[in-house]
Amino acid sequence: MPDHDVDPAETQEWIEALEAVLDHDGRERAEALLERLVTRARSRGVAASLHSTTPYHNTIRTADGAKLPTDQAIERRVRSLVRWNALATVLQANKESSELGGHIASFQSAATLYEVGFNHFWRAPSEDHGGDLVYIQGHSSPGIYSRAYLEGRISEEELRNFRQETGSNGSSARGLPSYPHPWLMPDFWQFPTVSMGLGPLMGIYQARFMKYLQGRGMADANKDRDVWVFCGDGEMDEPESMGAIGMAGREKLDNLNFVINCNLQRLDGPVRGNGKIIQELESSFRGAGWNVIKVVWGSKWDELIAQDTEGHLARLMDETVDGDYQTLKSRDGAYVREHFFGKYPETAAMVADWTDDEVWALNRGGHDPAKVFAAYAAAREHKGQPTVILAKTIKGYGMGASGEGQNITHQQKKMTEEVMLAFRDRFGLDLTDDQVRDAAFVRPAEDSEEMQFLHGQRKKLGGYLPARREKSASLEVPGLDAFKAVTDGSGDREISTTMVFVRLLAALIRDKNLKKHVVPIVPDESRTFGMEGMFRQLGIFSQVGQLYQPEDSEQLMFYREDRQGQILQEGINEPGAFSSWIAAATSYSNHDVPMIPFYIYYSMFGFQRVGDLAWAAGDSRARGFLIGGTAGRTTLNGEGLQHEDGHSLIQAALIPNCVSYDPTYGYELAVIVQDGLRRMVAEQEDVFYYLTVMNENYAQPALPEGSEEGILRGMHRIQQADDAQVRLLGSGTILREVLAGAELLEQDFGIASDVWSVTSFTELRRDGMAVERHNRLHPLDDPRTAYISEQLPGDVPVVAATDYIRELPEGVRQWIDAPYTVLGTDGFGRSDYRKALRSFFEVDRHHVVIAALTELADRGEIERKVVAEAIEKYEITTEKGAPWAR
Ligand SMILES: Cc1ncc(C[n+]2csc(CCOP(=O)(O)OP(=O)(O)O)c2C)c(N)n1
Ligand SMILES: [Mg+2]
Repeated sequence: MPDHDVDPAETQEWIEALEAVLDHDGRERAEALLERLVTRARSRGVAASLHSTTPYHNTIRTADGAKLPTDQAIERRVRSLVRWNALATVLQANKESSELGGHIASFQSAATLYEVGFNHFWRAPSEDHGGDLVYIQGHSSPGIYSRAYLEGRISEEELRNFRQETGSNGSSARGLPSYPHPWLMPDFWQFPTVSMGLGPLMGIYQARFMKYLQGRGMADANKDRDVWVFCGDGEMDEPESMGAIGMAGREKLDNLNFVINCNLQRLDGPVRGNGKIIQELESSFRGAGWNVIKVVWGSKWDELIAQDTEGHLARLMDETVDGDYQTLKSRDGAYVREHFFGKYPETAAMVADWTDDEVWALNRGGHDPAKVFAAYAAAREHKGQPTVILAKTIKGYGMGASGEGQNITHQQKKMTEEVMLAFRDRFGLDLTDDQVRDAAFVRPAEDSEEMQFLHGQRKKLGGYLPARREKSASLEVPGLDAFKAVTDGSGDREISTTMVFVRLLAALIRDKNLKKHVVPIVPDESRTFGMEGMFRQLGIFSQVGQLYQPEDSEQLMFYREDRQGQILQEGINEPGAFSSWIAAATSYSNHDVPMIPFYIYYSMFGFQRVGDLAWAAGDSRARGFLIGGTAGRTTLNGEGLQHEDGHSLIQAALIPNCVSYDPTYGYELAVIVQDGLRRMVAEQEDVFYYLTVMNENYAQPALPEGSEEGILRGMHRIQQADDAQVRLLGSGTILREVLAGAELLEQDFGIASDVWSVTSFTELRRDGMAVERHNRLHPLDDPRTAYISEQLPGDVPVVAATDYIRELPEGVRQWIDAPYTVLGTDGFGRSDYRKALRSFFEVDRHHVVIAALTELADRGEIERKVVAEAIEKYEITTEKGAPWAR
């Protein structure tokens, strides 16, 4: 836009016309008129680049905002107590050494943002309301503990145990986790947020999941429940933080509010020293369809802003970059006068008769309860869009010379006595010098005004937060006979375990107790897994139904979107789909409605892609099924290096409450799924399942009688010889190579073998570890025996082969009291026929034979030349590099 105005009189007329509309008809009318003007202008090719940001001002003008209904003085006293105990928690934890760590500056910058929410907005679950869901910024935890302490929900001793969670300090009180962890504090924390970016992503999908439950009539109480997500401005740089804001806008998630604490700093220094984070975020969120509320300036600025009819102050505010805003607040009033107001004579004049202290007291919006209240009230009222509140604050607020607005503030865990005394005075805390020096915890008497206020406000909102529901209703789970079609086997029909899985899912959807609770989730991969039949049957969830005629509408299995759809189709978006799965898998806790999510995806794009979310799922005590489709390095054969997974089971094993299996047969899958349902849905154990399914077709045998226990514990014998010289173990599709190897050993070399299907090396290892630990710590008891040792007694050599890297079967070596050779698919995958790949990775039948013969030769049971003959007979390449080096 040209600076030079060619016709100021005409400009003035337009402005006066606008002012007149505003004065007589109000803001809405003015907005409607401007909208029309812009549309007309754009249709004529002008105004294509209208700003996506508004001036650096509060979105809600003082006169328009909702007013705080309570006495600000009491509220400030309560807030100061929360501030103090938060500070004291970290100071006490770091008194002797700074080994334990903790954060002061972040909560001090966010205290008002949280306190206004706790005092006026966030409803706890009660008879009248399902409760709001608040995703709290992880490293603000000291402030949340501090409030819970005042509420009487956390004891002084517990506060003293901040970051001492193992109980080894002799205290009988529980330790308080450094950050929000439902695993460690299951009745308190709901959402693990401290891995930056996961909170915003999970919060968005939570809000969408609530719409889903509502759409399906599963949780009517979800009406009027809101999700509030707190993030740092630095955190917004994580791709996960903003990665789904477009979805939130598109889905019109008006039950979602983000509060971004724009303290302009991250850990090392400024977030956008050379720019303005609030403006940048405003533009991105508005573009994504959000309602944006900026809370930039506090009430103390109102007078100056009202005087600024010429726009000099507004221009100065717009021009100043965040790096300078930070520096200004790390100094004093005189500095602000000189370096901010002093830039132009007009702005300098505005504060000419103000004292330096008055200039210094000009506050930022995020520290002003009145401004924050107005913003939250507007956010809650807003319909049809999600809302983001961009609140400007000061990092380390109140820390003075020990960190306020300083680059070092994030990690500051100590404060000088002088600064602590100043903190007391600044926040009007009624503490003796000794209490300050000791960083003593303080809690006024129950009948004090402060405590009455604190409890009274929470009572109005239905109780205390955060609080987590640990159990919901149990559902009745069908027995294995519900899956009879699978456990009877497929006869001569050759089908894959993926197809078996789809049959199991179909059976669950027919089950009267479970059908409503099943949530199939797909990331644009249904056809890959043969699940497209479910589109028609179950429908794909859409808040608007289907506004178009699907191309395939004449077909039986057309693409059906529906307001009550049961499938969550997340598009090519594994982090989003996983976040949906977490929302469903924790629905028992957050919504008191147990759901049974099945998320099916390419196994390679699972843990490897969204590993940190999977870890958060474990922490969240998620219950549900993850199905790694087209699994196995050589079984998914044509897709090459980036698709062929040979390690997801190792990644699954890293998560303590993730139970994983690599079944070969449909009946194994049926037994595992049924037992998973029993554990998670009927008995409400906090575990989740990862199952690999494959796309190789073969005849599926019937469930051998009595094999259930072995299947679940990790191994069962499927073939037994009279006098076996070797024992062969196999998993997944490679078990079939192992069986073929057993046949060759017999046929070509007259060697008998037993064969086991190992459904889970991970479960076998976990059992072994528990047994080993027990024996080590109970030297006088009768030693226990690991399940795998029971299955493989005595000194008979063992060979194991899987479609995964060697590390997986290696995990059980210590419990096998015989020679043990492990074959696996270490290395980058590549494309070829399955047969060629299995030969290349040395996991096929021939390599099973060679491995078994080698073990027997090592023991002198056969001659070495027999091994050489076998290598020659099977035409095995020996001079090329190992598969992992090629
Ligand atoms: C994924 C991830 N990376 C790094 C960290 C370490 N970390 C914790 S807080 C923080 C800075 C946070 O800055 P900001 O989001 O602006 O929050 P503030 O403390 O300023 O409110 C960092 C880097 C983390 N917790 N998670
Ligand atoms: Mg920050």
